[in-house]
This record gives sequence, C-alpha cells and structure tokens, in this order.
Amino acid sequence: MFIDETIIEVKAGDGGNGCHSYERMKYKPKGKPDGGNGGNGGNIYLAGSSQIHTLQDTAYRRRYKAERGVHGMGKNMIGRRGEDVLIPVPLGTIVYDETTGEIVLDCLTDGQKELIANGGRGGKGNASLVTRSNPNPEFCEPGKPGEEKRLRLVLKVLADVGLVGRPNAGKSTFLSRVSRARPKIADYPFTTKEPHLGIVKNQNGPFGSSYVVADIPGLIEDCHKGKGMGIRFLRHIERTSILVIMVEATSEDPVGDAKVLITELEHYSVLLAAKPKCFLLTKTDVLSGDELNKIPEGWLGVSAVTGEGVELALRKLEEQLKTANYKEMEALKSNESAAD
Ligand SMILES: Nc1nc2c(ncn2[C@@H]2O[C@H](COP(=O)(O)OP(=O)(O)OP(=O)(O)O)[C@@H](O)[C@H]2O)c(=O)[nH]1
Ligand SMILES: [Mg+2]
Repeated sequence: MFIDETIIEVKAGDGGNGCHSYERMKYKPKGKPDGGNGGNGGNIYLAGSSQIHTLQDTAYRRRYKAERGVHGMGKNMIGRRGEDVLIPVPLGTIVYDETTGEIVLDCLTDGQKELIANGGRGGKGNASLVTRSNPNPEFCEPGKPGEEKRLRLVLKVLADVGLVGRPNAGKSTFLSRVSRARPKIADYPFTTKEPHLGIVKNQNGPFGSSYVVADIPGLIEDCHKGKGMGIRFLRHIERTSILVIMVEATSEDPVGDAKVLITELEHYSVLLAAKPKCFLLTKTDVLSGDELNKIPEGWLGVSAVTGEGVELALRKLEEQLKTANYKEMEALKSNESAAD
C-alpha cells in the first residue's frame, strides 16, 4: 500500500545513572570513591533511502525507542552507551515536529543520517565528582532522560516532471513509453491510484544524464471538493520543475479542458499551478485528415501507442527543464546573496 503520511513517536535512550561506591581492599577500611559514570542513552536518527518508496513500514511500527545507557558500577566501571536507532525513510520525506509544527528535516539525500532525538547524558559516578573541597562525595548523578518527540512524516516524492491530466488521458501509457516504469494501464478512469516514477534518459543533456517523471492519478473538475480521488496526491508533483498538461485528442475543447485542470491545481496551490507547463494533445493516432489541425497553437501532439510525436515532446520537455532548472539556480543564488 502507498502510505505518504504518518505520525510516529520517538524516544531516545535515557542516560545510565552514575554509581556511588568506594574502593574496598583488605587492610584499607575506607578507600577512595570509585563509582563509575553511567553510559549515554542511544540517539535516534532518520536517514533518506532510495530503496524505500513509501512510509508503510514506518507507519506500521509507529513507536521507536532507543536503548538506555547502562548504569555505572563500582571499581570505576563505566556503563556501556545505549544502541542508536536508525529509521530509514523514502527520499522526499519531510519531518515535522507535531508539537511545534516546525520542519525538523527534509530528507533529500540517500544515506545521510540526521539526528532527530538526542540520547540522555549518563550521570557521573562519585569518582568523577571528587573535588579538592569534597574528596569523598557521598552522591552521584542520575542519568538525564532521552529526548521524546511526536513527529509527522509527509512524503512528497522527488521528481522533475509531473504528468497532469483527466483520468484516461494516457498519462501512464506515456510514462511507460518514455521510461522503464510499468504502471497499470486500462481504459477505465482512475486506473492509477498512487504516484509512479519513471527515469527518462535525457536525449539533449550531458551524456548519461536523466530526469524523473511522475505519473499521478487523474484530475477531474471539482476534485478539490473531494470528487474523484481528491487533490491530496498533488503533493507528489509539488516539487517538480515542470508540469505536462495532457488532454485527449477526442476532447471537444482541449484548451478549455486544460484550463479546468489548471484551476484544480490552483485550488491546491497557486505556486504549483504557476509552474512552467508543456501542453500535449494525446492519442493523436485517433485523429485523421483535417482533424489533425485540432492541435492548439503552442501544443504538441503525441501518440504513446504509435510513438508519433513522442521524441519531439521529450525534446521540448528537456529544453523547458533546462530553462526551469537554470531559473531555479539563479533564484537560489540571488536568495543567498540577499541573505549575506
Ligand atoms: N489510441 C490510443 N490509445 C491510448 C493512447 N495512450 C493511451 N491510450 C489508451 O487510453 C486508455 C487509458 O490510458 P492510461 O495510460 O491508463 O491513462 P491514464 O491517464 O494513466 O488514466 P488514469 O490512471 O485512470 O488517470 C488505455 O486504454 C490506453 O491503452 C494513445 O496514444 N493512443
Ligand atoms: Mg494512469
């Protein structure tokens, strides 16, 4: 099952207590303090992993607890530190602190582990608490509690291009034509119920470069009011650089249909709707003769079945992607210089 949101509770390990003890030796009735320190509690880390694609495992487990530090012991024996816990999450997971609402982490890189709950420090034993004024401390410190947090994990998949269209527009067929992804394809609406990603080789970019295309469920008029599959899944194209708006060639009014799609995007987020767009009229193989003039100006016609127009569409997409990425970089640079 594709789970893209869940709440988990994490509790880092408590620190072990320090020990209160004295050296015991024959003929030496009152030895020096020799209580060891407690070990630190285990930390909790989160790490983005390209091997996982949903939050299903995390949602199933829900509670994560790291081991506590072992208490210190006599003879200056230090307690072992608690084992850490590592929670792997899919790339694109945003972690919010449920209590403060703050973003704690945005997992974008594979394998990079980030500390999210600190283990408690181990308490000092009386051997470590010796001072000149108090050579025989009759006390030791307790371990500190480990951090506890309630976190909301929200997955927004990472893709460069998002496919937007009504159900049956041919989004999944297009993705399977241009990549090795094999989403389910069928002639009934809402075949796609969860996002699918495909990697497309960049024909015009540097050698070996590629980009990720996301296929999502179909959008219908008023889906922002909960019709069809709603608009919640639009979060998965929120991070794309460009959108491909796809309308079937059988449409009476492709431009009007595209407007309806864009209005639905606006209901989700104005920023999403404002992304650069590439307009495609799909299934052009069903058109014949004069009907081919139906392709609106500035649009491209494609048939994912015959492959007609697909190369050209990819080339246009790649050019738009290049411009969009360049603009994003420029915006990032100007933001950085403004912050300096
Ligand atoms: N003739 C023709 N049929 C196509 C073409 N592309 C897709 N189809 C057919 O259109 C139907 C819907 O295709 P899908 O790719 O599943 O459409 P979708 O947009 O992913 O649909 P949802 O997942 O329901 O939103 C299938 O029966 C496809 O075989 C095309 O280029 N030409
Ligand atoms: Mg589909």
